[in-house]
Amino acid sequence: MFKEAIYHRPKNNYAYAYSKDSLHIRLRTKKNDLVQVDLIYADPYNWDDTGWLFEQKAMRLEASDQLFDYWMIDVTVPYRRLRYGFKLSNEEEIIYYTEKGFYDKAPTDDTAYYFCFPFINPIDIFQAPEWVKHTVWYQIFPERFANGDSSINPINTLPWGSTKATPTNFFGGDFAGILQHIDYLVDLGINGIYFTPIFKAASNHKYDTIDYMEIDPQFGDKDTFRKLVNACHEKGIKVMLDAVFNHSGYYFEPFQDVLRHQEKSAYKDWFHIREFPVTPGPKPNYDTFAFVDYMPKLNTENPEVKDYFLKVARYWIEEFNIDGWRLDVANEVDHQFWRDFRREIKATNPGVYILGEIWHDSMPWLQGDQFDAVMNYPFTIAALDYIAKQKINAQEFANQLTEVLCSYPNNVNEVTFNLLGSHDTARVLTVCQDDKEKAKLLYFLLLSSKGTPCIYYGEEIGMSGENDPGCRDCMIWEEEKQDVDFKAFMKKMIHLRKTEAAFGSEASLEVVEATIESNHLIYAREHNNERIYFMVNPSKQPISVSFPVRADRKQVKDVWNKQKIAVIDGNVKVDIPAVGFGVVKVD
Ligand code: ARE
Repeated sequence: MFKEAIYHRPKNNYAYAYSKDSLHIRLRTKKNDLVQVDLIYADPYNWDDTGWLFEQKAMRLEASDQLFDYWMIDVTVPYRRLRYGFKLSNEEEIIYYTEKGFYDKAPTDDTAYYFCFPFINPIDIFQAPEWVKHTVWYQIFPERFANGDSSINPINTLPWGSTKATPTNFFGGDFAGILQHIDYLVDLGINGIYFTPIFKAASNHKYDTIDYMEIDPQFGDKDTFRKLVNACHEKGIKVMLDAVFNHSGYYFEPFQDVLRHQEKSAYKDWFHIREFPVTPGPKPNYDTFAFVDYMPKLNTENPEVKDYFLKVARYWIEEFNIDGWRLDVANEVDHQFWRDFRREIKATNPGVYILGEIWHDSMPWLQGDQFDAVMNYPFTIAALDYIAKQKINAQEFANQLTEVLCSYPNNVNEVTFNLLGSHDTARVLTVCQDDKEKAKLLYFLLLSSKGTPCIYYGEEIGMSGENDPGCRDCMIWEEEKQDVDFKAFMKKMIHLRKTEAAFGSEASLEVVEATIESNHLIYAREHNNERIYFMVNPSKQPISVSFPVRADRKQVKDVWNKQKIAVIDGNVKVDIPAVGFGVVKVD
């Protein structure tokens, strides 16, 4: 038995309260090393004169990645406290794994040997708003979605779509334009919008905030914004804004005051200034976002700064009833600020979704005391590498997907923000070298994955574009220029996402087959006893796949229509087109 690979450490993704009386416990072992893992467990105080009275229950093999098997069990804990260890079996031996190490026999003289989940206190349970699990998001870059009111165009506004986006040009996108297209979003099946920043700022992207309490005049005013939020809510669409609290813009009044009064400024401790006099670019003597001198980093540890931004965050919820905050450069702001932020926001409205922009492993922010989710860029990169770039094969993709999912508690995975692209990445069709079938395959993956999916504006009609600023061209509204076939595909896929339980956030996800040769992937998802098999074939060759179906399953349904499906001797056989997918429901 390869003990070096055996790992468990309570809390985080290895032991967590899924609900007030249910614990999920996960163990990592070397891939294919063990044939069985049993949890041995009991209430820490459950003793008699023979010693600690523990029970034993087999764990299930949850998933495997390149190196490891992950074993999982959901334990009902009547007294909400638990001591536990693991009984490990392979062909040669049986050993016991506890917090104090490995033993030939399960120690019973003291529970001190064992891992401990001391008590499930409800307030510690990771709790994200339930509605997020049923949301299909659409990301809007307000300057580029629609120009509905030319009277508020900024200076030098260009005719809509007349040229390519640049880091500095303007096309006059505004709230009136968005209001005129709410029904377009409803028709698509969207029920959540993520807006990039809308507060007063100098740039076309508005990440260089001048005034956090004012709407940028090029988008409209507070009344128009209120109308927009109300119109969205009337149509069942949630609204999430972008909080840029890691840094301000150069013309943010407190920073301007520092430039005017230097060390005498009342705001000198609102920023991270290394020396006075403060000198902006090209080598600013203060901390910034990246090396961008017009984005001075805010000192969020300063109580004045914290009070100010918690007030800002509360204001847009209390006054405009927004439903979520996406937190810009979230990983570079201190944890204490985010703990206080969560407390404030959830006290104002517990139904608000708190989404951090973090591109890497984010367990420290997902303990239940800070964010509800992060933007799942590891999924984005793996999916694009598999389908669009052919950098990894089906098995490697399945391994990376498993690695991400097993890095977090399942209640975190259920609300993770899945995306294939954003205003910070190239558009999907461009990454697919304009291969629409590959793009469809990626959206099939996105919309059938665990977590809440987000579609970047224009993706649904086949827009292309390189990374920033190429991905920020004006939305195309002339129907003759839209890819209506792609849009019909997206509408149908979004509809399945919202109506089929096994497509949804809470459904389990099990990799059934991930091959190297034909490079196809089959995964099964199940929820409320509804099970769907998803098949992905990125290769240029059509393939036939087959998988066994449990005897208690009677019906095999073609969820997409016109698929070639046969049931032969308890196996389902599906013909998958080149660069195509299959989706079969078994009742
Ligand atoms: C401008 C230029 C860019 C240039 C950049 C840096 O347009 O071409 O690369 O300056 O000098 C906003 C605007 C951008 C603007 C930027 C700076 O939208 O157009 O870029 O301000 O003026 C990392 C951070 C992540 C950050 C990205 C951009 O971790 O938080 O970089 N994303 C947020 C927003 C952006 C926004 C800002 C931050 C600043 O979403 O839109 O930019 O408020 C890897 C790394 C990631 C890295 C990612 C992208 O995957 O793992 O950490 O993200 O690449 O670079």
